Amino acid sequence: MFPLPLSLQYDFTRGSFTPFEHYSERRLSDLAELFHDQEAVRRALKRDDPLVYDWRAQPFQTPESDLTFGVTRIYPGQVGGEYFMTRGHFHLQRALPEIYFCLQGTGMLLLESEAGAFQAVTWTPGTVSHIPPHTAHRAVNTGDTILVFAAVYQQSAGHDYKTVAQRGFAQLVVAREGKPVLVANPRRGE
Ligand code: PAN
Ligand code: ZN
Repeated sequence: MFPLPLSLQYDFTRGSFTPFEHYSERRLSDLAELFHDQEAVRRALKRDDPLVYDWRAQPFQTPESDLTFGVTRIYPGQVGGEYFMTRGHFHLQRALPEIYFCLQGTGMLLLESEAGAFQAVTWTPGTVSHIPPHTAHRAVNTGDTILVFAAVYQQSAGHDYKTVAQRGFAQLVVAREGKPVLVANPRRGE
């Protein structure tokens, strides 16, 4: 028999599960350079350092596989009109895909290929999205409640955060009259 656990229990009210091997948090100060309006980031950080998102992960390790279940919770919030979002990454092993499953809240999934083909998918509870190989991915909370989504991926896929940190995504998700709109990322034009 493979090592336990073979199953875990998800709690729909809390948006969390047990048992889990990994837990991480990202605060605004950890993500500061991702947001377009750096002056707004500095002003916000003078007041406090809010939790932007946290996530849990449980790898199901066997001698031949490492399929992993994770759940991320993005808190509602904005900096300089830009919604709270995950850091976003390519997989180090570019050929490995992933499934994201929106459980709670409303948001957007940003996808971008290495060649710069960009797509944004609107999320409501129940939306399941495939992240194809060679595709950077970032989730954005566009609502005023917590956004919770599950992820299924191979642990060995790894994370390449550097590429996204350098160039961002082709479009930003910003609030205009209380609604999310996509605008071209000015950093790309620099
Ligand atoms: C997810 C993400 C998780 C946090 O498990 O790692 O949502 O987002 P960042 O890693 O971009 O900070 C995943 O996509 N794993 O591959
Ligand atoms: Zn991923």
